[in-house]
Amino acid sequence: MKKEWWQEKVAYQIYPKSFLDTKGNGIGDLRGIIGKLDYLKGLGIDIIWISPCFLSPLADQGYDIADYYKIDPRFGTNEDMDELISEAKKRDMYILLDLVVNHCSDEHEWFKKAVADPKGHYANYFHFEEGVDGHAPNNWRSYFGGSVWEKVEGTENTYYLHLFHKKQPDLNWENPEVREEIYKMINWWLDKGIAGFRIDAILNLKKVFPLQGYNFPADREDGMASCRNMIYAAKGIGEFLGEMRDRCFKPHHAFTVGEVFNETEEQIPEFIGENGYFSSMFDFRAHSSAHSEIGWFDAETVSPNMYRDCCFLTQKLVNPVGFISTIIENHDESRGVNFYIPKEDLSEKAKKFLATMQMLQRGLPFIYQGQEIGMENIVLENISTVDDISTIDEYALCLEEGFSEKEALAIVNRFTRDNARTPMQWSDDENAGFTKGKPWLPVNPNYTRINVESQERDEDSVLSYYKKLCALRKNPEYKETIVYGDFIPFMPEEDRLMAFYRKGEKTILVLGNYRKEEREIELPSEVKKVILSNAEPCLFGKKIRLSGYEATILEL
Ligand code: TEU
Repeated sequence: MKKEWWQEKVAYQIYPKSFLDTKGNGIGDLRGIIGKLDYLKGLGIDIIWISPCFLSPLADQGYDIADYYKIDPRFGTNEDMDELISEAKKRDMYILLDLVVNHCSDEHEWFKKAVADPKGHYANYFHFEEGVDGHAPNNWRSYFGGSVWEKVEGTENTYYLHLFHKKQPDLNWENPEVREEIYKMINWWLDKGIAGFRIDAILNLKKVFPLQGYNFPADREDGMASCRNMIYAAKGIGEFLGEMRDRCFKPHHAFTVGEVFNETEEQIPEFIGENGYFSSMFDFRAHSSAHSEIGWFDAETVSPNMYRDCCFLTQKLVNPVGFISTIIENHDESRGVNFYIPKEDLSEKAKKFLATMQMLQRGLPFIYQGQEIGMENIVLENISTVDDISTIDEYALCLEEGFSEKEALAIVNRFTRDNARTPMQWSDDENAGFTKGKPWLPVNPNYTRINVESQERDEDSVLSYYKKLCALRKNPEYKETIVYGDFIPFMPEEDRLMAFYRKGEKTILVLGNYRKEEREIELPSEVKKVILSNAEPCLFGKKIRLSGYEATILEL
């Protein structure tokens, strides 16, 4: 496999609205990011993905873009972005922006022009369809609930397609003019010196035709199922993705990471193999295994064995052909420590355990803001404080299903995307040091206990442990093995043990005791060195006694 500049790096996702507010409007901004570049550098970060910060009504918190060329004034100015790019460069850091091109905002000028003249030129930038027998063109349900169709204002029977919210009309990728516009925009940003993109909701680009009357069987029409079914049914997305790669990413040597869900085994080489459409893609397997076809309220959380098996399967499928990007959480998920560690076991040690499991797999690790200090889910007090359209939809769905308001709140609390979007906890000052104004989302009250400032002072903190993991990845002695070495499961059938070798120039064994009870493990050979541990490893002879949630990295 070809080596690439980005493989040895560590990446970090910033959700700008919740990162750091320097203006006092309760919303994070680009100057806040500039001010924290040294903090990130100190953590060991090289690549920073910034979730959308472009002009937007923020109906989906920026994933609804009204002008791809303009920074939203709430986040700053285009000059701030230029400065961010150049300040990052000075520190040998790389900026990734978020490429949201399945849809734009209904406040984008293309859509405004389309609606003004539904038979005109710009209507073909979107999917405008006539209704069938007085109904919407088909029965699909959007990712966020309700029909994917919304009537075009002022028309009798014309609808536009939105796989996400009605304020996010889908762009018509079949129209070459749309593609040209998008490539122009991508190249404009790449020419400014960004290193690449995280690519949003990308598999949705290709639709099945004809859209009219393409109904899914009624028993599969709930929840997200229809949009997913559409992805499976649509053929030929490769033409778009290949064109975009050749016209934009390749000439710029850009790094791209695709938001790809539920890929088939055959698609992996196509997506991220040599000459794949993307440089890498996220590993959502563990997260997706908790999904339910009919909505989050029905979903199971992920058990320790499930988490391990999902990671191991991805490693097995991806490593021969490409380089995965590992995550335990992002802005759409609940916090990884709440999702992958049973509630009764949550502790700093367990958080470090999970960090080790992610960072030692083969792949490019993405740390989501706050993950490095072990930020946790928030307890929702009231649905009125929620600012996530998908949660609001799920809540309504729960009420429709007959749950009480209290039950519905508890149900959506498990998965609400706001869990990950509460403001970054910088210190134990008011509002966790995130803003001097009123934060747009409530700060998690645990900020007095969990915050950057106190953890920076504590050598044993979760933050200090993340720093060690990042440093280990760059340590000349182990880098080759940790970045490029083979991934080989160790005792994969053992209940609640997550253990694997990394084999390259060296042989490393990563042992994770995924439970509270201690256990003894027979080691395959002599231990040369304990490289890192979240505990005091107890080695005797060719055995090790692992304490609860111990994660120990050994050189054999
Ligand atoms: O998410 C795409 C996506 O498939 C989501 O519906 C995901 O399954 C869901 O959010 C899980 O709760 C991307 C972005 O990451 C998300 O924030 C946006 O809302 C969405 O695209 C639309 O742009």
